[in-house]
Amino acid sequence: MLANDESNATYLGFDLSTQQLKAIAINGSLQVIHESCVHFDTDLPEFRTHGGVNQNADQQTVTAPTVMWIKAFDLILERLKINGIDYNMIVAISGSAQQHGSVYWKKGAINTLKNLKADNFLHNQLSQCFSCRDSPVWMDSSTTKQCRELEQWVGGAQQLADITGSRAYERFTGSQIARIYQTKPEMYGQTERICLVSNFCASLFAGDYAPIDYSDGSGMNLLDITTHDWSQQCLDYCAPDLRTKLGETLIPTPSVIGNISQYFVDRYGFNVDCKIVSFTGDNPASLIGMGLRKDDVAVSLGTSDTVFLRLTNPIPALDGHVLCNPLDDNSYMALICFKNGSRTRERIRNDCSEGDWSLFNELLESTPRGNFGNIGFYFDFKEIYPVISGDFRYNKFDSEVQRFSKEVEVRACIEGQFIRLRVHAENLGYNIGPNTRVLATGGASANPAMIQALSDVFNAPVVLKEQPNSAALGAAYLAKYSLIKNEMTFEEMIEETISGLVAANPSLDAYNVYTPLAQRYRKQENEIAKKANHTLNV
Ligand code: XUL
Repeated sequence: MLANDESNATYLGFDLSTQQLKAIAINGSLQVIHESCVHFDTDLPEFRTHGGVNQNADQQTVTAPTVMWIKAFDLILERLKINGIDYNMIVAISGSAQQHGSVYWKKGAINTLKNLKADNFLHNQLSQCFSCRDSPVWMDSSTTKQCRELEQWVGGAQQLADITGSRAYERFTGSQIARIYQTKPEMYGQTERICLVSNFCASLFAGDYAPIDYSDGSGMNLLDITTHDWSQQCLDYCAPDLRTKLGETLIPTPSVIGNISQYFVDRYGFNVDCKIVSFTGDNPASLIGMGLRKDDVAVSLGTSDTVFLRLTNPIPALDGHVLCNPLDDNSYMALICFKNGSRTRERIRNDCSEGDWSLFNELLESTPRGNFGNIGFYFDFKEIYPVISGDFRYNKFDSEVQRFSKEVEVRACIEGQFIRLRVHAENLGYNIGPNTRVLATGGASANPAMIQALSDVFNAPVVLKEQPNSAALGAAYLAKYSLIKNEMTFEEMIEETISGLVAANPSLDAYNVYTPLAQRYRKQENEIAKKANHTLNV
């Protein structure tokens, strides 16, 4: 019996991330009822990965063994069963996977995929099905040559961003495929299908090649984000016959691909009517898992500082990514990522407040909003934008200075980091409005003084969202939403489930202080970018 009865219906979401495979099962009320996990390094040591990946000596080529991911599915399905999951009650399965990575199926692999034998593990049956044994992943940075060639091919970096939502990035799949074609043409020739990690996982469950979804597809530098079709111009640069190898059809993210493969019915007792829903990238899945509403901005303050937001009229730029919105084909999401997050905050804390966060907060609170007009840029690691490292400090006359007092330094670091999130969100077309809420996650979101500064910089309330498994949860929500999307909106579906605590409200003068400061920040950032030899055209 399939669980048509809502009270028993179960939805399963996977997240195949860099270091682990996670599974979350939810009931019809979106409550988590089962969780399980496989860590690649420790649970599958025979693949000898470090942090889930293998790096070559020059550290630029970063891959993961494709079969390791398959074996992780064999293992997690056993673990979920031991945890007591009833596979017969699963109505739909979806998933999330690290964006940009790619999988290369060998000619003839489809026959094996369609005829899996229930008495054997997946990894034993599929181990010989890949023309490229190791999948390039998002940490790979070996494709600089292909990136510059692709940009040139379409007329420049901004032109590529206008078509695909992003300038060329080393980790994006188009340049990865181009490198394989250029350096190993025979391997490319032996490939019948190229998948992203997301639709590779969906293919395992569907027992057939699953299409790429719009949202994950927009992290490839190959998809035209306006038409939702492949950009023939971009495909032509990368490799011949690529449209066929990627699959002609792209699908909206909340789509049912088909029923589960007979293999899972026979081996694990899944119901024959269980639906396989499109899998997507981890960033779109996190947007779903955090329950991002139309006007919300999600800010994750961790090792890197990242912003997600939804956009109706995006302005693709050279400093962030515009992806198709996983919940709405007519709108977009932006993803902006900066490398210098918590490690830089910790450095300033060590320099200015003897490594003590409470003293750091006292210093922060002892200076006024706007920091007497002083602005600071702190880049411990070479930043994604501007591509530079070092510290840059400006006084209220926009003159560069060598140092600030300790309390000014602390505020300059925090305000500078938060203003850049706002400025770059605005560069991509986001407008702060009366309904804006900032959803904050990550380590620094626990610091009340920082959260107050975040609220002031965005002139919006900050809501705390501690959701460590937002991608896997987002996948489970996606499984359910895809089945009911004609009956209700996503917002209606999650209404009562996703709440959060308002942790800070903006001060009365926040708008007047930070609107001009953000303008000055933008100008000075462009000056710094000139030093690094590139500027944004904003
Ligand atoms: C985003 C990116 C990473 C991966 C992590 O563009 O490369 O966030 O998605 O899995």
